[in-house]
Amino acid sequence: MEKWRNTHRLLRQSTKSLFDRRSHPNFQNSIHLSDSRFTHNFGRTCKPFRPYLEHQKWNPKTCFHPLRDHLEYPKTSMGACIGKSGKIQCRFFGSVATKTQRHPSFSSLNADDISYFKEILGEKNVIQDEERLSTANTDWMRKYKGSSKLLLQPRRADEVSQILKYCDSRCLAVVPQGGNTGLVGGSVPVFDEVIINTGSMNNIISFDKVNGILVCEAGCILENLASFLDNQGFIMPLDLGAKGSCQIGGNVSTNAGGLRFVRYGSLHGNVLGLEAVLANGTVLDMLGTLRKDNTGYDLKHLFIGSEGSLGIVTKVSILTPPKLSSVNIAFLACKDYLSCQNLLMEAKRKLGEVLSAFEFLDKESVDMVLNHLEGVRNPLPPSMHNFYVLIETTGSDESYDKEKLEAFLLRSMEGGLISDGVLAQDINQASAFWRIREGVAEALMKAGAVYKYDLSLPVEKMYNLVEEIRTRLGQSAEVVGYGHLGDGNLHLNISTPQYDDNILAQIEPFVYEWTSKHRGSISAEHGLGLMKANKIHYSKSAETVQVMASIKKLLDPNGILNPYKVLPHSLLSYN
Ligand code: FAD
Ligand code: 2HG
Ligand code: ZN
Repeated sequence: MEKWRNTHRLLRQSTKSLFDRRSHPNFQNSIHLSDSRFTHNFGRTCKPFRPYLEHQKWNPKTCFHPLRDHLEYPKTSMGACIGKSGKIQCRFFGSVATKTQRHPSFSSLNADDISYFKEILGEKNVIQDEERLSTANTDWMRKYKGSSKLLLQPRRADEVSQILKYCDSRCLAVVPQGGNTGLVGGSVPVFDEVIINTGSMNNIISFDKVNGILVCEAGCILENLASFLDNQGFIMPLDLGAKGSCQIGGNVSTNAGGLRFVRYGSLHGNVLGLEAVLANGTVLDMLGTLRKDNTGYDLKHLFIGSEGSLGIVTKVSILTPPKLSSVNIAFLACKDYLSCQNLLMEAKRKLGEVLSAFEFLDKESVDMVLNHLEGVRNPLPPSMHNFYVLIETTGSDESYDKEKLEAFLLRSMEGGLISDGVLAQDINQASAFWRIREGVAEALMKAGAVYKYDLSLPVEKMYNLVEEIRTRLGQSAEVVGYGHLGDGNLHLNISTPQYDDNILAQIEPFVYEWTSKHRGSISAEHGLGLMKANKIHYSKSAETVQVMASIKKLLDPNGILNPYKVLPHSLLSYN
């Protein structure tokens, strides 16, 4: 408590109410834990270490991430229909604006196929159980649903190789699946594609403590890797709300951004190497562990962010930063968006090397969490705060880092950029602040139907879009804007009681056109998946997309890998 009092005194000297919130019941509840614990280890991934070498079977039901406990089915009008020919199916995903036909060149599973898979994987890794298939066929949002009849669980790259070689020869389409937390419908089948889940490939292969290089299999759960590294005095360079379920192979395949991007950058920089299996079964060993290697084309980058459309990632080598001892987190209120923007500019300048997260939420996002998640409280007293910012600093000098942050907050308060705020004093408070930010996606799920847009935009324009959409939709929807402000990444979410094509028509193509007009990206970090496969032209030139299609053709001539995803359907016709 001593540190809290110091902070309180220091800031009170020149401010009216900033951080003077100890008496507020919401905040009082979240204080407590010894300072030593707070300053020593303040990570968010502090679950006890789980044995990583143990052969874990993938079982979505036993995934330990709390998100899984909160799943509910929003009302959706998902459905399938048989086309006029009786042979070609088309599938409508309720208000996903996607009308897709099953490609006639793909075969359907037969008894010989099942026998072959059982031969190479063993009976128990060839899943036909309806309940397990139902889970694997449905995405995290319950918005996309396939009808696969088969889930395969390979344990090694050579098994993946045999599966793909066989599927390619039979023209059986497949969908690679990791933790199935993707938000663009990329991880589930569209029709009857065979699901290849990587969860059983979950061994850590090596950790080089001198250079901080972790080599592991693709099915390792992000949070397990973080726990392992924590014991070694290192951290993962990426962190995201789905860490308890998502797998490193899925993270690499989506080039996930997340909450530490502002500090450690993209996986294109942190992934040193990987192993991937091509559609024809060829295993590409690119599992280098070098920082520098300019021998020819750096092909691993093709697999980072290609969402399972070019190959299945089976191993990853990743550069991990050392764990630093002092972490500080502030939850702040700003009166308007311009203040958030100016606060970001100041934070980059003044907090420089210690800044490790800069996240923003509008009032509507915070209300969404408070209204739909149990046990979450706003640490700031209820008042008319329109925006909130979560700032995290991570450094190696406890007193210096704290002083630096406090001085920054004080100046920002005096300059009017911050209207109120609290500094976490222990790990419980830190987790409570992060819970608000990380809980938005989950709260939106609980609220009903959700239209999700993940946009890169110039920071100064970003919030105009949220306001314009709000005006367009009026009372018919709840519009929330939040995201990784430090990276120029807006998460625009539109929540309605149920999916409604009239609402969708007011959002799209408006959102994509607006983004394109401002030279933004329609996918900052989630990928294109099924949702945006036909929208890529809003962010990429025709020539660029054509080269992508040629690469796809070269590596997957029969188009069996994650069909209907990533690239426009019109460019991917197969014989
Ligand atoms: P899946 O969902 O299983 O698959 C995602 C895509 O990758 C699919 O196209 C799939 O075919 C492909 N794929 C998976 N594994 C492999 C493999 N081994 N080889 C080849 N292809 C593969 N994303 C962010 O970027 N930043 C965030 O902050 C963030 N926060 C999230 C918070 C919540 C609550 C949720 C639910 C999701 C969040 N996401 C975020 C999205 C998602 O978690 C990430 O995209 C994550 O990287 C997906 O990993 P996964 O293992 O679940 O992959
Ligand atoms: C996050 O940053 C995720 O919380 C999810 O990327 C974003 O729900 C979303 O739109
Ligand atoms: Zn995000």
